[in-house]
Amino acid sequence: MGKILVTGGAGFIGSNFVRFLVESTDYCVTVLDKLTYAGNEESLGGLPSNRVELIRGDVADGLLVDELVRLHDVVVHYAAESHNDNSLFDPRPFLDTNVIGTYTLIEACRKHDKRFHHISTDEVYGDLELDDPNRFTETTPYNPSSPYSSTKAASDLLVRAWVRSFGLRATISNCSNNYGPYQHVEKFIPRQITNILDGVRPKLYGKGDNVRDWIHANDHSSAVLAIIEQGRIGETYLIGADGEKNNRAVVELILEHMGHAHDAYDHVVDRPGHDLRYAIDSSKLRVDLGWTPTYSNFEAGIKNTIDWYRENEAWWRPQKAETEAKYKTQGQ
Ligand code: NAD
Ligand code: TDX
Repeated sequence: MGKILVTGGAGFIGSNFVRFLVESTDYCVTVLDKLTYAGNEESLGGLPSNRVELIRGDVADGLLVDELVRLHDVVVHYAAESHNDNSLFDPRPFLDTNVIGTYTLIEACRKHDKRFHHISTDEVYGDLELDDPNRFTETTPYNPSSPYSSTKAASDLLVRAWVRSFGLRATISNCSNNYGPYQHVEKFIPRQITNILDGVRPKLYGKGDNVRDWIHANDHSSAVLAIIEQGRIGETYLIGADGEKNNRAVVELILEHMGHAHDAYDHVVDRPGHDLRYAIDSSKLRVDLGWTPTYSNFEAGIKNTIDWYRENEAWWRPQKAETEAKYKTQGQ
């Protein structure tokens, strides 16, 4: 039975991964999380205390990280400042956590010779034209657009350099847009669901033509587990589930499932530098590691996600007013 350190495990994807580990493996999990505005202890609620321990702390805290890494077999690094819009207004925390935090973790893993898996994003590749027949692959050149994605690109490159220069036992995965339970209400899908629950019309940036390649958070988790257990050291794997949809179509689907007219939304000011389209070719992961997504029906996944937000208002309500107040100052 191994011991896994999961950074950012009180956030959206990290907490879904911890639940997935508890349900489908024997690993004992320590979560290292700063509990920023995006972290929530309640996202780990109900998990057995003999399997999961939460430690509040910063991934950029060298002494704490060194001690925790020493005590674990594997480190899976989800912790990040994750929201593009925030990075456009205050980039500094993105550098501190995404770049210095990753550096701190890989230095500790190098010192103690621990297996490291780095969670990253397809946004490091920039964006595609709507009619581009190509999708992102592991060899697509890096071309990030936002402060967020440039700090994630920087962190990926640090990991690659530590593998090559120091023999760090690391893998990297770059995943497309996740949806599912426990996602902060600042993000697109939960923001629109909770707006509708509050009697507020959904808000589309610009025309809403932008395409995202949606994957359920549980499919992301199963892919990460496959990489930890079977991935080749030094390799990068792209994770995606062939879920391309434009933002307008997603809002229309949510409105329809919540009993509203499909056009009952507003257009608001666009995001500066807004990436047009992301699309992942995940053939390498599927062929080399035999991974396949199980949540292939996006409509059913969205319906479950709507139900989750309906039933878990106590989880999201405390963040809602502050999040919307911030968007208001941005004209969004
Ligand atoms: P999130 O914002 O919901 O969660 C981030 C978590 O990290 C929070 O619990 C927060 O408290 C914690 N954290 C932030 N700074 C920290 C620090 N300095 N030290 C320790 N903990 C800290 O983010 P998410 O959407 O769950 O994303 C998780 C990871 O997955 C990120 O690395 C992100 O780049 C990547 N990713 C996200 C998506 C997506 O669609 N959300 C897609 C691909 C990749
Ligand atoms: O109110 C909104 N209206 C809207 O039209 C919001 C919040 C977003 N949008 C658009 C912007 C994007 O085109 O929806 C799309 C998705 O937006 P976000 O949820 O902010 O996600 P995105 O910027 O695509 O980035 C996400 O996926 C990749 C995660 O936040 C990143 O952490 C991950 O790396």
